[in-house]
Amino acid sequence: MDTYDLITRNAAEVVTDEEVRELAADPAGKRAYVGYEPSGVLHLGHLLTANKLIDLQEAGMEIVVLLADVHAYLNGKGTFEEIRDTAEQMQAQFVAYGLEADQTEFVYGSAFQLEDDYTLDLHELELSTTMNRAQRAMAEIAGDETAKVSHLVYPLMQSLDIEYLDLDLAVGGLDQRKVHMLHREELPDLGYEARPCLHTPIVADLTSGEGKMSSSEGVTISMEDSTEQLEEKVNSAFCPPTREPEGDLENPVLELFEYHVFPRFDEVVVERPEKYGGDLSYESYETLAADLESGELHPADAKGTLATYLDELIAPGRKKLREIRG
Ligand code: IYR
Repeated sequence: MDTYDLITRNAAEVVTDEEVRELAADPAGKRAYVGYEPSGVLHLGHLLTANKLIDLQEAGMEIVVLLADVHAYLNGKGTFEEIRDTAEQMQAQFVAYGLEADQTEFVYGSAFQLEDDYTLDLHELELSTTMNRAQRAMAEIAGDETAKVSHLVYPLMQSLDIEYLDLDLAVGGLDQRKVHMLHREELPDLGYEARPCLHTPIVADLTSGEGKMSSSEGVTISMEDSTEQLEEKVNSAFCPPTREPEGDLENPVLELFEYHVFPRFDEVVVERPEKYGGDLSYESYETLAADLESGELHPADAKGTLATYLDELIAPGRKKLREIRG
């Protein structure tokens, strides 16, 4: 695959395309990052951006994973000590998932966000950004809970991280786009260069196909799930035999094949008894989706296969988590 296609595959949006093309022309040694508020257990939301980091690693870029401990603290996720503990568990699960330990730099936010220069730059951003602007940037990240001053400081710090970690590309889910736009608008006023951004899609809720899959509500799949729990969740997923269900609905089973399975496996085999036509094999998402639409692939077989492949993807992280917890 061409480097630009690899860097941008499955991206919902790049800002700007021209800047990302420039990066793709010479990716060696360029630095890309995702920041995560530490959490003890990785779920599919984390893994979607991790898949993009694996693509970028394959394209020759250096990867930085920010364990955003100060951000989690500002977002009310617990005491500093609790957050630190979960950050260590998170790092171990990312490595088990496939982020090469020797090619990935894991950085704690608190390692640089408490320095004098950073703090003074933060205060400068506080002076130039309206509360309204900061609140809007934060709305999708903290939901309705954006009433505290900490929630206004949060997106300003995230904007600065991109400069302080010396990055060439900021990656995040679409829910991070407003923070990234704030970065692009505000950083030049501090004399820093705005960086390109890449946003991954938001996957629909597994059981309804509506809205977004979320770890706080509804069903998500995580490193904590046993094979049986995972099968149960996938089997109860919404999976009409079409890519485009009516209205605002999505087909989450197809989305998971597209964003989680095909990027990590060259071939996907659907095992079927001979009397139902025997095994099917797919090398691309497109052919699998087309077969689901034509009726060649039954939704129940698609779900069974999805569960098998997702299980394989989370198995190393699940094992790691069990070791950590003892
Ligand atoms: N806002 C992210 C966490 C985060 C991301 C980056 I990129 C940072 O520089 C800092 C924090 C989240 O919603 O998890």
